[in-house]
Amino acid sequence: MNLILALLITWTPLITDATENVGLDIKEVYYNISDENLNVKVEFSNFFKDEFTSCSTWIDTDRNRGTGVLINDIGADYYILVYYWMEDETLTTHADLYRYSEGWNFVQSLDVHDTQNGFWYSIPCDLLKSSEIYLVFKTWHMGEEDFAPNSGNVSISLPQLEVWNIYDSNDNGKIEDDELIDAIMDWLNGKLSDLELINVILKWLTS
Ligand SMILES: [Ca+2]
Ligand SMILES: [Ca+2]
Ligand SMILES: [Ca+2]
Repeated sequence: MNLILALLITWTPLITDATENVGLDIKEVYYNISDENLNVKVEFSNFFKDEFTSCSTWIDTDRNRGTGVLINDIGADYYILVYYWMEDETLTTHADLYRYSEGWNFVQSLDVHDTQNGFWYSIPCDLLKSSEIYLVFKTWHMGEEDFAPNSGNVSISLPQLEVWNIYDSNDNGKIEDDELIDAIMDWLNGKLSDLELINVILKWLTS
């Protein structure tokens, strides 16, 4: 099933990284957006799995290097850690999403699949609450690292979100009274148009 799914996905190249003499060497990164998910595939030139290896994706969702954690030239507000863990004598692949807010906080685990040369994972776009994200990838193996890109970042445009998503600060898919008040304050301060405020109010009425 997962193999068929992977074959059906049309991958768009995102990064071609240099061959570097490091523990786990990133070669190519691809992405795809389908069914409201962002799918990301990472290929290595020397792929192997062990419990001392991980690959992280650092994501700047507000495109502001002053928020989150500085890596290359971005301020990462989220990161996704892909790692391998021994369960019942089998090495299994995991992907966990973290969000930065006075430290890194676990959000949820993501679907992740092994491929011949690496892995790919899926993240629901609406979790990121952004129309464009900046990304940096980094591997770690026994103290050796590979960055991709080696400097700077790459960007991906995400499908446009309905405005209310931005005010759903507790991520429960609803707009509560305090979240509506935040939207009204932004509207009073000219940060939100009448139509955008109506979008939030309509969601509040049905929440
Ligand atoms: Ca590399
Ligand atoms: Ca940021
Ligand atoms: Ca590199």
